[in-house]
Amino acid sequence: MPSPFKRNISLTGDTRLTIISLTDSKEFAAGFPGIKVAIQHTFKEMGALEALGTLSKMNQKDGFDCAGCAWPDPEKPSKLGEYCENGAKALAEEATYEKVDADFFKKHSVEEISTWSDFHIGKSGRLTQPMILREGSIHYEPISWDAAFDTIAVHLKSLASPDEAIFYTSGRSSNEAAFLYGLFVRAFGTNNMPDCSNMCHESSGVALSETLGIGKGSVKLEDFEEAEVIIVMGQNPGTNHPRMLSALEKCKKNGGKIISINPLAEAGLIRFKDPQSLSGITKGTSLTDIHLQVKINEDVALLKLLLKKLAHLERSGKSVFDHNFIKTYTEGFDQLLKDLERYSENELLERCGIPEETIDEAVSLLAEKNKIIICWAMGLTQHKNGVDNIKECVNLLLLKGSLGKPGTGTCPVRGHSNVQGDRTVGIMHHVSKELNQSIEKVFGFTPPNKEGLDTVKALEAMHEGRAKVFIGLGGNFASAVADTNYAAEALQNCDLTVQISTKLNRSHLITGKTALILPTLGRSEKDNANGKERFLTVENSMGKVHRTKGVLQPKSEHLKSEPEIIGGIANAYFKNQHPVAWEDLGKDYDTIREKMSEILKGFESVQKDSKGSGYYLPNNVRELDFSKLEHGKAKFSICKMASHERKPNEFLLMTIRSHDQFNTTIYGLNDRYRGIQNERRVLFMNPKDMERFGYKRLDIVDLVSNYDSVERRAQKFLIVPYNIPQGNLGAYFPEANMVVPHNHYADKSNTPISKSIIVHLERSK
Ligand SMILES: Nc1nc2c(c(=O)[nH]1)N[C@H]1C(S)=C(S)[C@@H](COP(=O)(O)OP(=O)(O)OC[C@H]3O[C@@H](n4cnc5c(=O)[nH]c(N)nc54)[C@H](O)[C@@H]3O)O[C@H]1N2
Ligand SMILES: Nc1nc2c(c(=O)[nH]1)N[C@H]1C(S)=C(S)[C@@H](COP(=O)(O)OP(=O)(O)OC[C@H]3O[C@@H](n4cnc5c(=O)[nH]c(N)nc54)[C@H](O)[C@@H]3O)O[C@H]1N2
Ligand SMILES: [Mo]
Repeated sequence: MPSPFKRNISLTGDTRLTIISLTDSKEFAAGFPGIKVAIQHTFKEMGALEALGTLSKMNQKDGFDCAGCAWPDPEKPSKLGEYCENGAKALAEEATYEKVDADFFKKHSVEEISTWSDFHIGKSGRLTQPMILREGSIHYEPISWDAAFDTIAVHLKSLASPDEAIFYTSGRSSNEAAFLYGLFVRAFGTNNMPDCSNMCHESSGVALSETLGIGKGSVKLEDFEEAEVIIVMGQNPGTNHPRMLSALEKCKKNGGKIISINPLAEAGLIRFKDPQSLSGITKGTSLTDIHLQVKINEDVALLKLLLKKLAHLERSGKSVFDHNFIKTYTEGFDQLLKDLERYSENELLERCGIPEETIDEAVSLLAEKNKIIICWAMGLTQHKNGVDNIKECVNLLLLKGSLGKPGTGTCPVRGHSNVQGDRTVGIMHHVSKELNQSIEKVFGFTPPNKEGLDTVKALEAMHEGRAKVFIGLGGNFASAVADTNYAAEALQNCDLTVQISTKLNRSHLITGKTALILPTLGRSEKDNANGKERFLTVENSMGKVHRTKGVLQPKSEHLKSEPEIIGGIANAYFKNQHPVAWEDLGKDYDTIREKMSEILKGFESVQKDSKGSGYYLPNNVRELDFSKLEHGKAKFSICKMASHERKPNEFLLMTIRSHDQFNTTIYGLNDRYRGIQNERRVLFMNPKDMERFGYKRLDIVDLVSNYDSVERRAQKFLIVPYNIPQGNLGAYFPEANMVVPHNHYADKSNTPISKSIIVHLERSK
């Protein structure tokens, strides 16, 4: 029997090292270099005139929402433009003149393209027409939209059970697209809806739901102006949420203090020069007052130490805790204090690796102030004990009564620009009885009530042959998930993989036997039907739903909007044999919004938001209403410390983002604030560790992890001496995903341990 056809696909692409140049890491973020880079990127990809006109519409009421991060827009946007350097790069990436069309795929096979670097693949341009990679072929060929939809329908119908299909979502989709997608997947009969947030803020969602009764943050933008202390933990806003720096600057100007908790002294947290105000010309504002340089994944130890010291002050007669608040709104206070007694201050101090004087400074500040906000991102969520990291933050806020009043609250800073909205409108693998009942009432079909698969479980199911069809609404599943080799085997095991995408990425190359590319409109593009302009909505990091309307001409006449594509797939599958008129619904966003408002609490109908200024969704923490939780109280939690058994030659590795990337999209090869030019395969290492192991600057090593006796290797990284705690290492995602084990993830949230992987180093051969 002939062996089955297998494409020869490279998982890493070109890994040749370039001529790297290193400078000192920077002490401030943005300022004029930020403007310069924004202009360079947009002018190069889309031309000067179009770039300036489009940037001025970004994050404005009559324009489109930036496809970068989910940071909210101020009520009065700046006239100079309400965007940042990295928002401009996100726009340039989407609005590029370059095109990936049928000729491109005729010229380049998937085998060839896979040997290019991710940077090179991304720069190929925008996808312009539906394409199919047929079984046994290595070239994509054009296919009509109808034939593409029929191909999907045939595969879905051939499955033994709807649970053999996986429907992934990345957080760029609009509320309307995500709602329709979730509806179709349930109508099809499964809850297999893994989402990028499973790898992102799932730990926040779990921790906040269990302690406070809502899986989202409670702060609003204006709270930043009133806060007395803002703690920024496990987050690099200078790169990943640059517009947050303006909010932190306002807090400083009003006399607030900032504590940053991070193994690295990230540039954006030290000093900020707002490129869009006068301070950008002068020396800028210094942001961090106290930097607690915690070792990787020792945040629970650090927080316990802070809590213990605060409790000590309280016992000595100082009024530190808000007892009124604790009595009225919480439960578990006594147990928490009792548990803290189990730990010795010395042990905690040693674990977090921070000088005691610096910790005491933070304790004095926290003891005195009551209006506290804690912001966090992936540095807390992507660990085995990610959920406990966040619960320990909630403990601090509850002790201080720092919730539900101006200048206080929880602030999980979300990643993708609409990842929060996608979840709100129904993308989830869990079953919600309430949602299912509403869907049944409004749409007349019964959604499935069997728990679905999240990202890690979906990967396993495909690997084991229990799932055979993969559909991705955006994203780059192959590169974003843990364990690149395992992920590739899983996807290549599928009969059909479908990607609804704007740009070419590795998930179009690491495919099932048959693969489809369905090209879609980007956020910045006009979405017209019958000569009428349509708009979509998104939800920002602070729970406000607002409109987004593109301004640019679509890159190709063959593109369809995401809701139209979903409507098309559903229509081909159901062939009018279903209570929902899928094709019509996919075209009619007003009706989708009407249906959303019937099904989801807090979603005003279009009419109520006629001016398009947006509205906040309900948030029980803002109202201090914990009635949905047991006994109607917010919960203190007993959190476990991290545990990492390491051999003497092993390190803890965190996989982080450079300043020139958006997740798996590589904008460029620099990481300006950290002083890296022209290379991504770098490994940040403490100079004392380098000396201990006999390494010199720019020595080339492989990262090797060994979980459950499986060796995983990421090849060829250049060692860069850096101010990082001893025993810790940093490298960029997605290059380092090769060493992240697929079967090690956070308790309860299943988020891969991308920020604390045990590795050792071997000199590259
Ligand atoms: N330009 C740009 N913007 C983005 C993105 C992008 O890639 N590029 N990605 C978007 C997405 S999806 C997300 S989720 C966010 C990500 O935003 P971030 O979470 O800021 O991104 P990371 O680079 O993963 O950075 C994590 C930070 O946590 C620190 N850290 C790592 N381990 C620990 C730890 O154990 N304890 C503490 N206290 N800190 C730790 C690292 O030093 C780093 O500063 O940004 C969003 N915005
Ligand atoms: N090791 C490690 N792994 C990680 C992380 C980490 O810190 N370390 N971070 C994790 C996190 S926080 C996240 S959120 C995930 C990200 O995982 P994903 O969301 O899956 O990945 P992205 O790189 O954001 O996806 C980029 C692709 O989305 C498509 N796209 C862009 N805009 C649109 C649009 O408007 N519509 C559609 N349909 N497609 C569009 C483009 O084709 C682009 O190539 O990765 C996770 N993986
Ligand atoms: Mo994310």
